[in-house]
Amino acid sequence: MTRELNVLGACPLDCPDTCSWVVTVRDGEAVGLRGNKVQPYTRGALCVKVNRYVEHTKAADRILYPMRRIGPKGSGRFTRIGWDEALDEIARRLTAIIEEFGGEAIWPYQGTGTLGYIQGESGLAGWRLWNALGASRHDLNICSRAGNLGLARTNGTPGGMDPEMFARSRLILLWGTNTLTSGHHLWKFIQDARADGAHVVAIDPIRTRTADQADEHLAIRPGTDAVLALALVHVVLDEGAEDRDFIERHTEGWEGFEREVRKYPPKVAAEITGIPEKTIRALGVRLAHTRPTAIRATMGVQRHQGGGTAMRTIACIPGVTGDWRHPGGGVAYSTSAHVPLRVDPRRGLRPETPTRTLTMTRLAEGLADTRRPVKCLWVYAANPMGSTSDQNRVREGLLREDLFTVVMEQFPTDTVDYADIVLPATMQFEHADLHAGYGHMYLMWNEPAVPPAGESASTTETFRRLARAMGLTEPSLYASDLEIAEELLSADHPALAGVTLERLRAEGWARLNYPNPFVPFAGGFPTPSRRLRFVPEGKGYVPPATARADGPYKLALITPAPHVFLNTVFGNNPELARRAGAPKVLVNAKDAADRGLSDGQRVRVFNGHGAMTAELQVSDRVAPGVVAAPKGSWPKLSPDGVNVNVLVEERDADMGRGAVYHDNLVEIGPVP
Ligand SMILES: Nc1nc2c(c(=O)[nH]1)N[C@H]1C(S)=C(S)[C@@H](COP(=O)(O)OP(=O)(O)OC[C@H]3O[C@@H](n4cnc5c(=O)[nH]c(N)nc54)[C@H](O)[C@@H]3O)O[C@H]1N2
Ligand SMILES: Nc1nc2c(c(=O)[nH]1)N[C@H]1C(S)=C(S)[C@@H](COP(=O)(O)OP(=O)(O)OC[C@H]3O[C@@H](n4cnc5c(=O)[nH]c(N)nc54)[C@H](O)[C@@H]3O)O[C@H]1N2
Ligand code: SF4
Ligand SMILES: [Mo]
Repeated sequence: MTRELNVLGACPLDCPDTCSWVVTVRDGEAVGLRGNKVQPYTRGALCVKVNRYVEHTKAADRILYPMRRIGPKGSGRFTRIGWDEALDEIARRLTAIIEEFGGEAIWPYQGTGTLGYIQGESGLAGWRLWNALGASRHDLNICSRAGNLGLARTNGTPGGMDPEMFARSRLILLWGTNTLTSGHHLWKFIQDARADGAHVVAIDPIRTRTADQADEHLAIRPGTDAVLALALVHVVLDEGAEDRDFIERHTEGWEGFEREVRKYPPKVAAEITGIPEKTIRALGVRLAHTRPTAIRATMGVQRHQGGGTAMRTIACIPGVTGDWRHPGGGVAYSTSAHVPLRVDPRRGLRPETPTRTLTMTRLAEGLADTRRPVKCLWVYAANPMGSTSDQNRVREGLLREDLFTVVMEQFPTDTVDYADIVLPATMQFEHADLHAGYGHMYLMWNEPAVPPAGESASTTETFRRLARAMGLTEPSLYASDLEIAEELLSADHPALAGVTLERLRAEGWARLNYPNPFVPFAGGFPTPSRRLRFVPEGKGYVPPATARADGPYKLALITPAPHVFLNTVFGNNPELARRAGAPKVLVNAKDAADRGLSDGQRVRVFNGHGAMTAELQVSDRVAPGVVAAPKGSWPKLSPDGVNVNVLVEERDADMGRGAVYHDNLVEIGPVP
């Protein structure tokens, strides 16, 4: 007799939606996956990528055993070893490195492969061990840091609207965000608003599939969003539509900000942003007279030299219009700051070894440091060879013979090819985890549905084994997954009232216990003065690096989220890779003609950092001067062994050393 059961879980991937899902298990094997219909935000739909997750867990290239390198670094040649052998070797190497160079020579390079609070980055999985060893800290700033800091400067927190409130908005600005690709569940709420007459505007240098569906598309020049924000406020003031009462009672710094705004009338902004003056004015008038207005501004805005400032300036808009008064008004970037789980990496485990912080966006630089060298790079839930800037220099770093590299992985990524030891990692069906969405207000529980594949181990289990191998006795290193879950939920915060592990395990999800409708700043802003802080005069706009196209490279490159991969996850799925096709670069007809290039031609895209070949797609989806090629493909599956990050410079945004993935100049020519 076959036994079939349904197990509740959640998508672990770095996507704002964190879907609630149901795994069908037959005779101990996962045979089906569907979205959980009763979860109010994700309502049963998954996405084109995760619809293939069952087959992905069983893929022929899944890593199932620990392995040791036998070929040269980068060759990807390994031999199978046992866990004991792997752990013995790791313990020996780590102990020797710590003795000779100190714990700071270990770089625990954690990524966003899973956002879990137990197994992944949100809960700083693994950090109890790293802190016990005195390892370098790791600043996981790759994704959203510049925007977080920009928003926090204005509002005191990066947290903002509950995205569900978009259903109540009358004007929706989709600003540097590709909703239908990078977190599509918000679209339902946008459609609800539209049914009530809301107007939807996409502000994006690319006419994306989201822009296609919007009522209006503003093809802004990359990195100039702050100027558009200032000009829109300018029109609001021209209309006399600013909310004086809100400004007086809930904000500070108005006078300086007003002077800044006055520098950017629509005519000036049109020159800088490339958007026609009358379009800016028309949107400003609409903004002036439409309450509530919701702004969904996400990562696209902030992957620029001035990205933090851009978010900071955009966040000033609802301070002028008073939109924060209304459900359905304000800015939505991420909801993470509303999640009050108690994350405890036991920072104080080695108080005698103050240690340094290494920065995720600066991997190449960190690996090149000879003064305070990194001797062990420990990669988990990350694929820096595919995801990090300046791929050629990252590769050089990973080739260092004196670098001991350990990679915990599910699949043989480009990064794995450079490992000395590979440890097999479980996938989401095979371990327990607690999640929160960064685009909604729910907690989610992921119950293990099937046993670990092969000899794979979860993050927590791997670090428990490692602690034992290193002879450590600190009890918190051995906490079980359920103990960690209980600890996370033990924060004494009203939003967790009534949210218990029992309930989560039984129901799969629970809404954080905030008032619904959620109006985040009804009681004031979380700044010292309780007021929104307008941008001071002279601080409203930091131009992008691409504004200075006076060198040999003239085209501004954008590298956005691909529709069929999730960062580099699924890059090796045959069907999704087939749909993505060979690497492509979108180019306007004028730029193609200026260079004598034609549609479908194989071209070389290059700058001072590297080059990749791609198929040229002549398209009116990008304006002259702008080109686009998505992130996410696996370098080694491309004809020339690189992906678009070979063109991205390792350079800091204005806040938090955020990456500048959409702010690089390139040239395009024929393949020699
Ligand atoms: N399918 C899919 N979904 C994903 C991901 C994925 O790889 N694939 N990645 C996930 C992750 S890790 C993240 S962080 C998010 C990222 O997803 P998003 O937050 O959507 O960020 P991006 O795709 O980087 O950029 C969004 C849009 O901003 C535009 N953009 C670029 N520069 C500018 C600019 O200067 N101004 C304006 N106004 N727009 C600009 C880009 O053209 C792009 O269409 O999505 C998550 N979801
Ligand atoms: N050009 C360009 N590059 C970008 C971006 C861009 O916009 N443009 N966006 C950036 C952004 S937003 C992000 S967030 C980063 C992401 O960069 P990374 O954090 O490096 O994430 P991924 O490339 O998705 O690689 C994650 C890896 O983790 C593995 N994994 C998944 N789950 C687990 C697990 O439970 N345990 C272990 N051990 N491994 C697991 C997956 O197999 C995958 O290989 O990429 C950045 N890279
Ligand atoms: S990637 Fe996003 S949309 Fe797709 S299943 Fe996961 S959470 Fe849902
Ligand atoms: Mo991200």
